[in-house]
Amino acid sequence: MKTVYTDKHKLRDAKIEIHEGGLVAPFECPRRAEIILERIMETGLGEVVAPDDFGLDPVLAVHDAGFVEFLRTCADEWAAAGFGGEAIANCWPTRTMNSPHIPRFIEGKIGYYALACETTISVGTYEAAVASKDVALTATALVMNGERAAFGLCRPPGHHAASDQFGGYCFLNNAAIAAQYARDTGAQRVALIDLDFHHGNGTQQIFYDRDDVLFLSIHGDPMDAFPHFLGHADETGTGAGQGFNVNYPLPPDTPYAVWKECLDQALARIADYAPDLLIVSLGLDTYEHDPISFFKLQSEDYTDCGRTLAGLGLPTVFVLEGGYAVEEVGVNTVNVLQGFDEAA
Ligand code: OKP
Ligand code: ZN
Repeated sequence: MKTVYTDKHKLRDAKIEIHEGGLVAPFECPRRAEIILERIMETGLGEVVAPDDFGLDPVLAVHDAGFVEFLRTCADEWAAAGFGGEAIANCWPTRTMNSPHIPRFIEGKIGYYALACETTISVGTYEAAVASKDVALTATALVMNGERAAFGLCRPPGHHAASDQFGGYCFLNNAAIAAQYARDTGAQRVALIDLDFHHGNGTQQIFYDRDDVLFLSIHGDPMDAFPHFLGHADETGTGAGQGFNVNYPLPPDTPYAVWKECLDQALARIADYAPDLLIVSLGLDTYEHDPISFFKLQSEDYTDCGRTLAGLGLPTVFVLEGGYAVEEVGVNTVNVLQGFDEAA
């Protein structure tokens, strides 16, 4: 299959992340994308193409305009306030401070738009996030125009980004933007399965009250893992969306055999839904040696996962999310895509 890639991802190159009581180099780093691209070249997976510019309309179809403007201006406003380093939230409108007013000053504004504090907004972050959504949209357009499948090598990732919140290394929700774009260009129903180790809280939130996008996610139980406050099995959708949100939270040390049972259940639900398009939020942090996650998938399991996904027989867009065992992320990613191509 074709891969969509641009080196503009390198504009997202933050220097710090808050992790386990200290500052560390961010797990979500430019090298991840380079290693995946190298593995694609080395295996001859398929052509690598540059993204087209889709502008902001597809972004504003799922994200709040004030939020997008905040992302665009945040790093500059931070510097203009006289603050050094990278923009980072240190205060939030928490459960007891729920007012509709959005602070004017950047220190409050970033807290309003943040859902976690590990992720900074560095110079270039917005431009990289914009390029990343164009990667997802270009891959989606390829499939809407007849390709069996395509891979959007997105960086930064997107699935934690909600309609008006960033965090968990995510700024714009690439998969959600892609799903909405598919709806707006002829797909009646879209299924979006999130295979990243972490629950796709942003994607869930964006489509929670809708039945035209079915969202399913297999992830570390939020009782034990980030994003901690969403991703429970009892979150099944609301209004028209009731029954169109499906979560499979799993405990520490889950092996592939157990994970695969959830995948099979999820694929049965997708087949029943009969969508025009499948979007896969492809995270590789389910890997046994991932530094921040707790599942036990092995490299060869990713090939089986790809084959299994192909069995649905649906036009399929893969969008990269997480995966932080940097040396192995190329092999694991391409194993999914090769497994899919073999079985497609
Ligand atoms: C982004 B994506 C681990 C803390 C993790 C943030 C994780 C963001 C994951 N102790 N904090 O879903 O891969
Ligand atoms: Zn993740």
